[in-house]
Amino acid sequence: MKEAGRTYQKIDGSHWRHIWLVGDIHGCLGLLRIKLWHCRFDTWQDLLISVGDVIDRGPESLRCLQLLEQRWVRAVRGNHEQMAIDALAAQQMSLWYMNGGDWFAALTDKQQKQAERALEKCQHLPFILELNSCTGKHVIAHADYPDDIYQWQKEVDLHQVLWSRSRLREGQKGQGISGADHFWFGHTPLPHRVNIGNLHYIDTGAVFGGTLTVEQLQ
Ligand SMILES: [Mn+2]
Repeated sequence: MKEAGRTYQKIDGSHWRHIWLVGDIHGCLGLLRIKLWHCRFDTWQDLLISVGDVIDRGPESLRCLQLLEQRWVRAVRGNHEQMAIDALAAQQMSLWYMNGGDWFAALTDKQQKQAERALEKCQHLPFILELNSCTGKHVIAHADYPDDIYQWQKEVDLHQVLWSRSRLREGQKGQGISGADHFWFGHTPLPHRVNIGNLHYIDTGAVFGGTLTVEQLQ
């Protein structure tokens, strides 16, 4: 996998009042708005972190993509952002369109230009975020951290970071990961949040009629 951005990025939580982590948004901007209102989210003091997959399938992908440009939002890349980047780079749209990216084809020319500009910025999204907050050391990635021990800048398989579901398949037989207090993932729609040791899976299928999970990390 081509890696344009940096793989790892660190966030020092002391710069913000509250820090919230949101599951796979997939264009569901309305649900996000309601959640942020309930959290009394303040864009001047608080930070929102996304586990990736802000676009595709849902109703407002372009506006969710533009959220990533806000100074109060950070994100790791999801497989859907990667699919979009790869589709535009190769001008091979069919795989992305079949996987919920067809909203792009329905945009006006002007909106397509806006989406392309926003997706160019997605090339700088990290694969792995390390957040040091008052609740401990949190590692955030879209699907998995494919190693038993987390280490800053360790080389890991980036395809698995975006796509792997193997730990969830192993279920409670699986082990946690050492090297940080908590690990947070999205990617696999679940009826409710699942915890396996110190691993937390928070994609609760917002775009499939489920809920959008928002967790407070500080
Ligand atoms: Mn995904």
